[in-house]
Amino acid sequence: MSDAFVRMSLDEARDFARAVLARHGLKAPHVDAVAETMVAGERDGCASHGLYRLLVCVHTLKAGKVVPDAEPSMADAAAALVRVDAKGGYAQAAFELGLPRLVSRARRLGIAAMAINNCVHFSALWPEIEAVTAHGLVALAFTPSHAWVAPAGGIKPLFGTNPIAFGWPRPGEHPFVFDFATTAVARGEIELHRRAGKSIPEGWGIDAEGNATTDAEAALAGAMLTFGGHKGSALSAMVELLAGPLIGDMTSAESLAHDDGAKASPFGGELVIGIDPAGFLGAAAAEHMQRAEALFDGMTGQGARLPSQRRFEARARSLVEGVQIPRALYEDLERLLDA
Ligand code: NDP
Ligand code: PYC
Repeated sequence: MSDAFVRMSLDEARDFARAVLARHGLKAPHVDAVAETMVAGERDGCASHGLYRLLVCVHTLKAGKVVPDAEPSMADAAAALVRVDAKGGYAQAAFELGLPRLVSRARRLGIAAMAINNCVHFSALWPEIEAVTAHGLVALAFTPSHAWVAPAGGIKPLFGTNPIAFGWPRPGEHPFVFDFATTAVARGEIELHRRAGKSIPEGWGIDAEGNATTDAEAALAGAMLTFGGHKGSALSAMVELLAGPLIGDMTSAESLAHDDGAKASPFGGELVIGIDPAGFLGAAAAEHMQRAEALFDGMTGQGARLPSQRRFEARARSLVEGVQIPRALYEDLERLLDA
């Protein structure tokens, strides 16, 4: 390993993350839940949502933009609809509270949805998707963020980076999971380019005047771009609607207004949907789930890789070797223990 990186076991990474979060006032059970999400990101080779997020969380805590000891509460909205009020805390504990009810309702009714309201959201969605597919359910998740992204045809930030995540349980295999921002890349990736002093490819963002830019700082100050032009733009609008007004929560523009210049993590809602394959198919579900395997074989058989394949490979490696993070990041994080 070069001097440019610091290697940590997953246990060391977890203890480190917990210590930083607790040092800055986050309370149980949030400390464990939030640390676990970041360690999972680092473990799976998702640096933009790994330990780097400690910097973001500490900033959010210091800005008073997250309730450090929030106690989420749960209510039924209708037979298939579960609502969890995160009470201004991080989304993780609210998700953990609501998951069992989401699963039991999906099993009973064939499909169920969970709205998490009033949460601070800094994380990737695949940990939640995997938690749902682990129960044999097909999963979808959406959340808006802050208004950083111009709609196709415009140049002013309106949408968030608005991830869409999907999971499909597979017999004896990791689930099929994709989880991506509706922008060319997550904002965290551009922030990492800025930290490293690297330029960004064209197509990720525009400057404040609407000109194409390869300067990370200029794109962060201007507007990010959706992937696939009008298609990503429409999907981004869909995320705003599904995980904003539909569940009585904030759009990305409202989240940014609520932020009031603090530059904290987005605040608002998340929508998680679980579908039981047995809902339509009863006892025949297993046979049809097996048939779906031909689709995955068809993809990999011609040399394509499945989304999340890289991530699961990184996970297998990290479980043995631990993780390595840039020394400069490690030193910035270490300073948080004294700050
Ligand atoms: P990426 O572009 O890195 O990856 C998106 C998905 O595409 C992953 O499932 C990835 O699998 C898959 N993928 C990438 N390359 C290929 C390929 N060549 N063939 C097949 N599949 C591929 O993600 P983003 O930068 O868009 O987003 C990163 C994270 O940021 C997400 O987890 C997202 O949830 C999070 N995010 C969170 C937000 C929030 O508000 N909370 C806002 C925006 C983003 P693999 O991982 O295996 O490479
Ligand atoms: O990387 O775009 C992002 C992001 C927003 C909120 C959490 N991650």
